[in-house]
Amino acid sequence: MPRSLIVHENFLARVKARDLPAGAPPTPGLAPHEMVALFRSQCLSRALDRTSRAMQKAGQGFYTIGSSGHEGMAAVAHALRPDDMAFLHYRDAAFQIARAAQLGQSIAWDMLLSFASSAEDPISGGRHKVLGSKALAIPPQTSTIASHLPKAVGAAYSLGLARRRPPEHRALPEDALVMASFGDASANHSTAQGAFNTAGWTAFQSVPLPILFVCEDNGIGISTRTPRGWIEASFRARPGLRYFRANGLDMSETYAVAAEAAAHVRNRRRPAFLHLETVRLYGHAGADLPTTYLSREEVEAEEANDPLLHSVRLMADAGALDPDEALAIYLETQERVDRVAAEAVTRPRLKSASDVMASLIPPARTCAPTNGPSAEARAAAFGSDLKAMAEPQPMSRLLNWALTDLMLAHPEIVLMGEDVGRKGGVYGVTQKLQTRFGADRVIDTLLDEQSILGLGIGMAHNGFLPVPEIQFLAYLHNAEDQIRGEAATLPFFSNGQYANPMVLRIAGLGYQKGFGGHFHNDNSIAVLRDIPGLILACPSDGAEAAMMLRECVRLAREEQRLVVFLEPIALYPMRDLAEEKDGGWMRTYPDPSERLRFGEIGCHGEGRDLAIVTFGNGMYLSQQANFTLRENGVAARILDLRWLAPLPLEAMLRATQDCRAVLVVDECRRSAGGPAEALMTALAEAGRTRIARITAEDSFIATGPAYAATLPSAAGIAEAALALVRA
Ligand SMILES: Cc1ncc(C[n+]2csc(CCOP(=O)(O)OP(=O)(O)O)c2C)c(N)n1
Ligand SMILES: [Mg+2]
Repeated sequence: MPRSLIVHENFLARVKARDLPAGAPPTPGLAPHEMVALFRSQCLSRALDRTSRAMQKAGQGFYTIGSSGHEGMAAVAHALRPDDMAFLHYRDAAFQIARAAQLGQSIAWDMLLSFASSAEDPISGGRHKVLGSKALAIPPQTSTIASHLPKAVGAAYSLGLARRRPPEHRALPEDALVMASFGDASANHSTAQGAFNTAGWTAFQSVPLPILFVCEDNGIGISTRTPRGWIEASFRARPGLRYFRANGLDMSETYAVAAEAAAHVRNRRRPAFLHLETVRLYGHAGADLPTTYLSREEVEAEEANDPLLHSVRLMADAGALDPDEALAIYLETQERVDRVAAEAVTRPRLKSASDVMASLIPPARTCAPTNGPSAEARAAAFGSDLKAMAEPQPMSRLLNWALTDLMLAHPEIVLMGEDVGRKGGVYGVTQKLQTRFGADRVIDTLLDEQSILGLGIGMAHNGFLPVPEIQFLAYLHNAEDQIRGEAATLPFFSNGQYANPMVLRIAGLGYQKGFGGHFHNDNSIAVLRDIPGLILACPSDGAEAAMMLRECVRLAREEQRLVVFLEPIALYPMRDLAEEKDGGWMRTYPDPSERLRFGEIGCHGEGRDLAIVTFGNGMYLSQQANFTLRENGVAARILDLRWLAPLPLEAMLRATQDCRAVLVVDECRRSAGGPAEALMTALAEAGRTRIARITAEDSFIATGPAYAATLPSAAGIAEAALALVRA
């Protein structure tokens, strides 16, 4: 017999027999009608779990991870306000139901549509069985445990800043708090640990951080036991984090402690950790059989502690509800859910690829028009830099000015990263910005990439436009899931209702002569190229960098896009092109109104003998190679892709159509997902035959004199070009 049926029959038999589990008398706090309302939410959660299993059996439902044993979360919801943003553990159906009840809504229909993967599912549009509701301030969460905690910290941080500088698209009221829940095993994940540490680190400095962490401790993660006492031992005394503990089987105690914890968070604007002891009924998920790794006695001991049985006892003790009436509510809820489910499974589902893909790209939003900063504001911000604007400058300086103008124009832009503030960045790109805009818009974060990206994502949940920085491309990788799993997927499985607009600046690529090795010179962007919906931009000169950055900010701000702006480090300080002191790679600052449109490629020269298709450092090297080509009578044009994801393939094909040959120059590794692979494929598919590519070796980059030995060089490009043209 399945455990879900055993638990069900236990409930019926024990309530009938008045054989209720022992426990403390009700903790004062909940009125009798509130207890009954919470019990109704608990029953609905339980019924949905059972129905989801029946639906799966019938081939009408597709995922059954459940909430049974965790119904105490209804009381946590009741202790919060419905506009406190909640980033929920997957076992929190009862929380969502109780929150809906606070607003007088029943959410069974919506949740059953999600179970049925119906296209009418209001949260994911049929893409996932997931908790979530825009109206209930519950953003849906991915299946990656703990990955929602960094952004929950970010959203909590945003509340303080929004008080001082309310952004146009602010989503959370001033006195809201943020709640994030997770399991006991998940609490050990380095992503979770990073978030607790960041919350503590922030609160330790008396910076407001109203976040309530809720650890639902059922003592196990799938089959692996959490050492007894571990959660309390490791969270009881963390700096900056106040610890609360409650018996999650007892709705009255849970409510009382959660209310106390919430008051601490809300009133003192400080983080708290609510340790809620629960049980897990029915095993981990659908096909998991707990009896394969737990003894029958252990499983039965948990089942004997069914929180619904405790609720029946508590309500009887409080005189709120007679057990027979409780039983009637339980049965009638199950019957109603089955009825509603029978209807939900008839609703239309997603069918085609385009149905599924419709929400990969979030919808545009309306933004208040801006005329840009006034002359006075610019004069005040730029100071003596204004004079220097008439002169050609290297890229790092032009980017700094572009950021300044963008921050003047859009007060919701916030920069965050390691050393971006006081130091102004490793390469000076963010110099003076903290002085110009204050420490709360140019945030020196702690050293944790997941927290930096989480801060950005969370702040965007409250209307800010984050421009986080990752110091070097190689250091994106330990936080990559925040972009790949979190930011990029959210519009997809929230049907476009939630998005993560941001412009993530990353210093990267190779060719630094005097500095670093394979970490500071990382030429692999494969990891950014295969993320659906992500825009990857890479400028090659300073003026274009400024104009592209403006377009990236527009894409994030108005179209809610997730944009990565990859800045070629070696070109930051580049001044000369052909020879020393020629100043051939410096540019003057383009007027703030000038932008380069997304997908528009650049073209240098008009030659027809050869088109060189490249980007970033390749653009610089190809122009150097072009001197040799000209000496050899070859008329080339050099195309700058600028946008590396999605690649502007159509534009590339059009721009090379009248050329006799095409050489792709790609500074990424030859067989590791560099743009050359897609470009060569597109050229071949278009029937072009005179094509060749030059790429980096499949190697890491060395430091010292061999720093460029594995990368394309100007001489190598010239040689390959001549060979191709003369072939
Ligand atoms: C990063 C990551 N690793 C592994 C998994 C697979 N997984 C899903 S739930 C889970 C156990 C979580 O246990 P716990 O946090 O205690 O939550 P519970 O299911 O007990 O409520 C694991 C290992 C995952 N979803 N994400
Ligand atoms: Mg657990």
